[in-house]
Amino acid sequence: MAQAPTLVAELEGLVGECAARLDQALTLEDLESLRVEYLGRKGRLAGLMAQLPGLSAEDRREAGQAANTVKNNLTSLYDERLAGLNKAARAAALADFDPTEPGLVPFAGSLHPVTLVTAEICQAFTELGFSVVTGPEIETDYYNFEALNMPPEHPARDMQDTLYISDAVVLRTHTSPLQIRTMLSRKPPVAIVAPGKVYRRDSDLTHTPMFHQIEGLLVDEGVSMADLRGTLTAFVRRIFGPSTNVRFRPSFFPFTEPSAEVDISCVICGGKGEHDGATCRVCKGTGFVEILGCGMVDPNVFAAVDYDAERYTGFAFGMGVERVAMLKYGIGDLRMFFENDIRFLAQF
Ligand code: 2NM
Repeated sequence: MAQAPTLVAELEGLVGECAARLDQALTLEDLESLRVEYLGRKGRLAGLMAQLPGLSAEDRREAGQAANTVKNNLTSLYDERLAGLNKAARAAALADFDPTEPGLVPFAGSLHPVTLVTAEICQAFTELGFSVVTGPEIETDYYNFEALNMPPEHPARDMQDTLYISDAVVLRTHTSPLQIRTMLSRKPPVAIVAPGKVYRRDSDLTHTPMFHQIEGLLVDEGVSMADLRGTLTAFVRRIFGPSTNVRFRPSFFPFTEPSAEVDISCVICGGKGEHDGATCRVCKGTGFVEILGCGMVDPNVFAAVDYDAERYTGFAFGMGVERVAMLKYGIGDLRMFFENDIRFLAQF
């Protein structure tokens, strides 16, 4: 039969022995195998406690109490060592941490070149005294065509170009409806630019069914084509640099008379027509590239918004934002704007 004093001595011996072993444990793995060895279900403590049932009732009580105390002592020795090892691990990690190292830079995204160029164009005009107006992309036939001197059967309404929602409702084909809405709600003087998405039934290498336009309008007493030329010259020099020149070519738009197309001296070859010893690929050797359309507002448009065409004159202009961005950044392919390749978009 087992004897209580021997068992108690053996139990108490575990504490000193385990304490010495714990001091040697340098890793969490060492520590875990000691826990299993001493406190585990088949460990040393459990092995000794298995002898308890063989003792007399009195001895069993004494040895049982000793076993409990030993179990508590072993557990707190283990907890202490665990805390010590964790603390040492944190200290080691902090010793390797250099707070003067730059942090990881999170991916931040960037503005789309169309967004950037739209903002830049609007800013150039707000600095000249224009305000920015926006409005619906779905328009009525009246605002998109009729009020702009394009009566029914006008060739510019051709089904080839316009995306119809219904007979009288269209996706706007230009932002000119915003000029009409502005003139209907304000009296002259008016100086606005209207940026936004426009839609046309057209899709090939150089046309997309949706693109971005900025149109402008200035109406007051005594506004002349010289004001138009001065305003647009100041604008293109802001966007393309101070040595940029402009040239006006006669053109036609239903809503302006006279009308003109504006070329700027080629941004690639500087107007020389050649670049790196070859014919310039951007202006095809002409030294000029087309940038916008413009003209003096047709009196029929003023009549539609109830402006007195005897008292007021005005100029208007319109340009494609993608086209301006292509010229400004030397982008050769319109489709780049719509493919959303981050490697392209992040360059601006
Ligand atoms: C262009 C070219 C020429 C234009 C005219 C008007 C309005 F409403 F005043 F009549 N808005 N926009 C205009 C004139 C637009 O884009 C190439």
